Amino acid sequence: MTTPLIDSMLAANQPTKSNNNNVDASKEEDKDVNSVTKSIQEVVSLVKADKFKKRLAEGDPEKKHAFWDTQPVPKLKDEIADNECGPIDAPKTIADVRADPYPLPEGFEWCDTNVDDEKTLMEVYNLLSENYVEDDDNMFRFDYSGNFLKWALKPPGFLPIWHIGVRVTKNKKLVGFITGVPADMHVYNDAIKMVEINFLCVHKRLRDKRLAPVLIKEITRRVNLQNIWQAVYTAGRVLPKPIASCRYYHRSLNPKKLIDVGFSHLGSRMTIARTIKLYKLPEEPQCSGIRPLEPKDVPSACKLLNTYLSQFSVRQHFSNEEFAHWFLPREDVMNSYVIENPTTHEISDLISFYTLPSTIIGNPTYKTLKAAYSYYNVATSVSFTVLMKDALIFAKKCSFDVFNCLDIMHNESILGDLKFGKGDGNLQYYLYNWKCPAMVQEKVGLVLL
Ligand code: MYA
Repeated sequence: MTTPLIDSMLAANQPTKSNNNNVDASKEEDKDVNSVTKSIQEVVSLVKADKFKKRLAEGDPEKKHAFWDTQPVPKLKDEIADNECGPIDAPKTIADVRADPYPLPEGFEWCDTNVDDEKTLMEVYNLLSENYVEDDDNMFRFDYSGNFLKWALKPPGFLPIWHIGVRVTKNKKLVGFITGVPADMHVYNDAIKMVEINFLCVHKRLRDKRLAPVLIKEITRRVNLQNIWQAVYTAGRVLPKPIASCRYYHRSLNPKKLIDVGFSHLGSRMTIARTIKLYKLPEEPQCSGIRPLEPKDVPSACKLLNTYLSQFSVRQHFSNEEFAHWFLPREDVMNSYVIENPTTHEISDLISFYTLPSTIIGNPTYKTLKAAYSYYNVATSVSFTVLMKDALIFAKKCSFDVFNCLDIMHNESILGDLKFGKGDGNLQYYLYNWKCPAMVQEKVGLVLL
């Protein structure tokens, strides 16, 4: 959403008719147009920077962080200039890395969690489904499926030692978890081998006992032992210091259920019948030739995606092998569709979304909210809005209740037309041991699961 000020300035920025008989005048006009464009861009970025600061303000810059203040991350109040990009810690070698695991409090022990072992996978599933991320009102909790976890944790180059568990020594109950997977990242002009950290979880009964810092230090040690010194992660909380602050948007697909379970509310002067009509979608996708991604499409679709992503300030670079892993359709995990150019057989468009249900906490009628999360989407042969409408149609056909996306990449441009509503939570992006200027959310070209 832009402010009225920007709306009126943008309206002033319509292309002006040039006068071919008066070259100098047209040059002058160009100059004027350029300076108006420039000042609009300045205002837009100032407003966005302001929005970013407001979101950051949710984190108190004066707050002491007993753990994070000891880590190579910028302080909340640090402003980093373009020419300051780089590691925060002095360079180290593997020889500098502690050889032994960090000690856990008495009564707990480290374990590797092999997600190919069905029993261990169920233990991880149970820990997360009962203790992982909830919304602010504790109404919904992520319910990552076993197949999703296997997919998320085993991309090309994964290391089982980066799937770290903590058990109670006495009864071997799994009570803590953290994971890392490798990724080739680009941050502004730097290409950096990193890990993506995810699924940090401590059992509800063991909260606030400083177990999380030990899990983070242990995974850092194990990653450093592979000569990797940077990481990327996201969190709902404001910690020192986000590189971007993004917002979730939601598109109702099954409005009645969403209202029944308290996920959304009936608008003023709306009835259920009118709401259902408002969100109705065509039965079938509208883009001609759109179909599920197949193995033969991988090189072309991967190239399309990497080219598209190169415009963003933080992004992952995918090899063909990684692309195949992350994007080929998997039932109840990943949906991807492409449009193939009939003449060149190159892939011109890509849509993808992953399946992440949430448990509806304490609802007697409904147990699960089936949510599709927008992954990566590229439109070149049709408009982005038309393409994303097909994503909604596919999601509806697969019985999802809601389609979620972040306001990153070009997503903001489709939210209004496709009837997305603004969510109430932010998602912050972080880098570990890498400083760079913060960026507006449209410059984020990365989706973490
Ligand atoms: S984000 C998802 C996080 N998980 C959840 O939200 C699930 C539900 N919550 C829990 O399980 C617990 O509340 C957790 C904290 C485990 C989150 N990221 O042990 P404590 C800091 C980073 O007493 P607990 C995801 O998975 C907190 O500020 N730090 O607290 C990405 C405080 O530090 P300080 C967090 O509530 C994870 C300290 O922990 C987070 O029992 C990326 C308190 O510890 C958080 N989400 O447990 C991890 N929440 O005093 C970083 C709290 O300083 C990776 N804290 O403020 C860094 C890179 C590592 C690899 C580097 C390789 C080079």
